[in-house]
Amino acid sequence: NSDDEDVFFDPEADLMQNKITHRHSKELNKRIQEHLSLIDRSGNEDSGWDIIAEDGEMKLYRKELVINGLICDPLKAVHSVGSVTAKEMCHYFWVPEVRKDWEKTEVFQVLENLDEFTTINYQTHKQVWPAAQRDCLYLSSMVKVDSPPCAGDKTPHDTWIVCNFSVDHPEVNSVPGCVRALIEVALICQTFITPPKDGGPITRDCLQCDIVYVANVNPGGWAPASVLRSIYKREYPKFLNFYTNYVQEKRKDLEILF
Ligand code: 16C
Repeated sequence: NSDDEDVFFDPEADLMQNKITHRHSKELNKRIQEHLSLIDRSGNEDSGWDIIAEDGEMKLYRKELVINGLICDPLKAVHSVGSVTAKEMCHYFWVPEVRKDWEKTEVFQVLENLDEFTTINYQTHKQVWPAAQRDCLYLSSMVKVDSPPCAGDKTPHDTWIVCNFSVDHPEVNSVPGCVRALIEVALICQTFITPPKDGGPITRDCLQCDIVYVANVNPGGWAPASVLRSIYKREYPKFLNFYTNYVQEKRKDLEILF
């Protein structure tokens, strides 16, 4: 439809460095704006988010939400890790080539490249007994944010986001028996730099990357509530710890990527 094909030209709202010019541009831009409002970490505890897991700097929050009998609890995690930049953190989350290094999906396919930093992906997740196996079909885009909303008293050096959300695609070859889960996920990262006191060069020791990760997943069909809630409470912290360690390891001897 012609609405989808509009090029996004609103200078007021144009926070993005990359020009957005594909059929899902408007929707992508809208979702990015919504996710960015979450950068402000204040009030996590008193705005309806319950903390359900904590491990060092990592905190996982949820809101309980049931839609048509399905558990759709929104999840939000905050984390902060040293030695890497926001761009590095988002890069490995977005690039298809390294997906198997950090995510245990069984099938992973890129169905379309909408632009240099936007793909449409299809993937299947491991089956969890006694529920049916799940797959998801989603757009994934990595964007630099030029004017992020202010969060606290620190000023970030830069802000990047990866935004994933379910879309349709005519060429999807779905794995038989899978139930389609609907996802809306964002990884928002900000680099903070503490320059050396002696005026020396910026090294990895000067870098801190603050992370906000949000996941709204609708399991798409029956799944036992208690199993689902105990699985996500275990799996999201595991993912955040594994993934952030992975990026730190990957970059430690490489040049800093801003
Ligand atoms: O964000 C992550 N990965 C991204 C790139 O692939 C992408 C994918 C997110 C997929 C999220 C889960 C897919 C649906 C699984 C539904 C399973 C139902 C099982 C029934 C069990 C009785 O954005 C990294 C994601 C890492 C975390 C994966 C944890 C998956 C556990 C299942 C969570 C279901 C939450 C349901 C909503 C309350």
